[in-house]
Amino acid sequence: MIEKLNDYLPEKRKRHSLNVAKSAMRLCEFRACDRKKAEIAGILHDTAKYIKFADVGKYCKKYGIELDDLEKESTALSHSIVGAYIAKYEFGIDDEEILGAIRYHTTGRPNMTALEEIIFLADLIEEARDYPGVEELRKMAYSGEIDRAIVKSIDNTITLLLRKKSTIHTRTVDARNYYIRKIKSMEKE
Ligand code: DGI
Ligand code: FE
Ligand code: FE
Repeated sequence: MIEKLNDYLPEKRKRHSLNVAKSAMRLCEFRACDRKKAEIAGILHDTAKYIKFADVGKYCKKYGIELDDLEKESTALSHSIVGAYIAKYEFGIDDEEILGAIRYHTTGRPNMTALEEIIFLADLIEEARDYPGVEELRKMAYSGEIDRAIVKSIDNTITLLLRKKSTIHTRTVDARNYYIRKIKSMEKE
């Protein structure tokens, strides 16, 4: 699988993917998920990252992928969706949990599965990531505060998107609302 990844990703992105796999396996300590699945999802999560904008339509036709309007406009949003199909049809992955983790790794979604949560976070805290606030996020995540780390990550992403005058996918906002409410309701208990 790692060998085949060379056909899809340049060295640096391959390193990122292996780092995500490693971080995801570490995060398995805090959620009920399978370390092997976390490793595979990490390795494969960005396989569609280097598909050019002009070629996305071909993949959609070939694999019957339906993208919504915002996803169609941006490879930042479509690479995770398309990646799930590449994992399925080109790497032979049929595990729905792994495919979901790839599909939702960029935006997250409300009520993510354990594996989705872990891949979503691992993508943003793997060891080579370097941006303001990443250390705080790592501390939160690796101490088991998964829900709070998810909210913090989405806050960071939305802040960046606002600064760039980018669109914000509703799934990103829905995910944030869900996890904020989850944290609040757990505090009340
Ligand atoms: O593929 P990676 O660079 O490892 O990381 P990623 O898949 O988490 O994010 C890819 C890009 O997607 C990142 O620059 C931020 C952007 N992004 C995340 N959420 C949204 C988004 N872009 C838009 N337009 N809307 C979103 O909701
Ligand atoms: Fe990605
Ligand atoms: Fe990534």
